[in-house]
Amino acid sequence: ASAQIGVTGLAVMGRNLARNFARNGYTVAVHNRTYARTQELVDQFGEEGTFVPAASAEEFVAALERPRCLMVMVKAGAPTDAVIEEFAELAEPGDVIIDGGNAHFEDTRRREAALRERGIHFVGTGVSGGEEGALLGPSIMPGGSAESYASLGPMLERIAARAPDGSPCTTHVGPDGAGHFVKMVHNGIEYADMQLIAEAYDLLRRAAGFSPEEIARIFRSWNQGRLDSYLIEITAEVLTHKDADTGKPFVDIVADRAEQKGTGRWTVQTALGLGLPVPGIAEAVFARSLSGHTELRSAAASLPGPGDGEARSGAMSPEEAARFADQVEQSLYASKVISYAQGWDMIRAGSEEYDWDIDLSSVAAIWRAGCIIRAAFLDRIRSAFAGNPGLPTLLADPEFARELGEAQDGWRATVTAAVRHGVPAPGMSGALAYYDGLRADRLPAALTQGQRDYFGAHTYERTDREGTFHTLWAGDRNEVRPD
Ligand code: NBP
Repeated sequence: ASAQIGVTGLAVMGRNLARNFARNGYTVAVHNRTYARTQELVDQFGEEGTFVPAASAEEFVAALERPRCLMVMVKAGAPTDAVIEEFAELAEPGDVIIDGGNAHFEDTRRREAALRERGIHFVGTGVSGGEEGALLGPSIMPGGSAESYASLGPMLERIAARAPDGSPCTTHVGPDGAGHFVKMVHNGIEYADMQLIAEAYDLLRRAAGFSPEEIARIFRSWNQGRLDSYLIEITAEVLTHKDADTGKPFVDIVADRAEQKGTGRWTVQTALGLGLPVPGIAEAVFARSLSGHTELRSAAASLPGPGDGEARSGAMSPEEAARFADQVEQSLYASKVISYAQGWDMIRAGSEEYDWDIDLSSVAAIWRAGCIIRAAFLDRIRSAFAGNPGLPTLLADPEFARELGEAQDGWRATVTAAVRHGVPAPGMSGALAYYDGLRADRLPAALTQGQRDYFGAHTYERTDREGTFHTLWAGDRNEVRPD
């Protein structure tokens, strides 16, 4: 036994993680159901480090130093269950089995509880950054016992991405499903951020008449400021790309139906269960869904919009268009702050619900590099929660609150323009509604309560007195106290 870590499942993710461990000086046992992949890894990348290829599960387990750290990187769902069970049979108490796939956190909780009974540590970990991140440094979000982190953590810290201040983008997120929960919310935020960027593009193109290349230039300039992020950077790249066959902008030849693998949907389903409003993430999931409903779209395609063609493009003078681009930047930034605030609300709610004790600032810290939502901005979220761990919402942070206030004129102008031009901006307008909803002195929820009491005797509370009340709507309309 000479390997400090083992990786089973050597498709793109597993192979690149194994190489990353090896390049960092670890001896890595490698295994795959189909041996050809194991052989291929050793043939192609053998010189990068020390690999111990294992032809069977028994050989794989025997190659690992104790306590064994064994990482499973196979297809999520039933294959993951099958592989975990296979290795749990061969493992011994104290060993650590890690699932680095995209598991639902409830599955991770179930698996962790079952393995804990057998004395085996189970670590469900989020890994973000795709193929390239896995090789060069991902953001890693491990859950599980503190004891498992003691043996595994130092290795993860070596292979993880580095934040600008040099610290590794991984931390012990919390017990059982905490790591996969946080990864799920990361993906939910990613959906929201991508939707907001898509809306900004759509508005700049259809309301202001900018070309994809001009929009790429605008995005590049935004990337120098507070919106500096990986997603903005790749958006500019995609917008400058030309299709080789037709010479047209790439963005114009791609079918406009956005797909999804399910983590955004999980986030929204979980938020509904927790009773938490995350409209930024929900609107993004629904916008992707709407784009894919071709039958609904073609049935509605001839519905009238505001004015006709000329109102949409070329209607703004260059000065107006430039001013509009600034307003869109403000709207994008403010809406992004709102979406991230909702993401952190969700992490807090999950942490309370499942007793995970997640450090909200450290989650921001490990997303500063390696993952898809990496951005300069995350360091500000980190310091907001580090300075005030009890911050009830990111919007209450004085810095973010000030920025939202400053952005609101541009934000409102952008949403107004979207409505006027008939360009859908559910993310930006929903974010603004959330902002206005939270800051409202009085909400029409009071009227909703009245209606509920009218038709269902659901009762209400009063602003001026303690207790539960009901009005006898069908009778003399006197107010009574049901209890
Ligand atoms: P895939 O999700 O495509 O899975 C392929 C691997 O699963 C192969 O090693 C395959 O073995 C193995 N496998 C299957 Br399928 N069924 C198996 C079974 N019953 N028993 C044993 N092995 C089985 O690989 P991936 O794209 O590298 O992703 C791995 C995990 O990482 C997934 O959970 C994914 O959701 C997650 N993830 C992926 C990304 C990404 O960017 N791709 C990012 C973050 C997380 P074989 O070679 O014998 O067929």
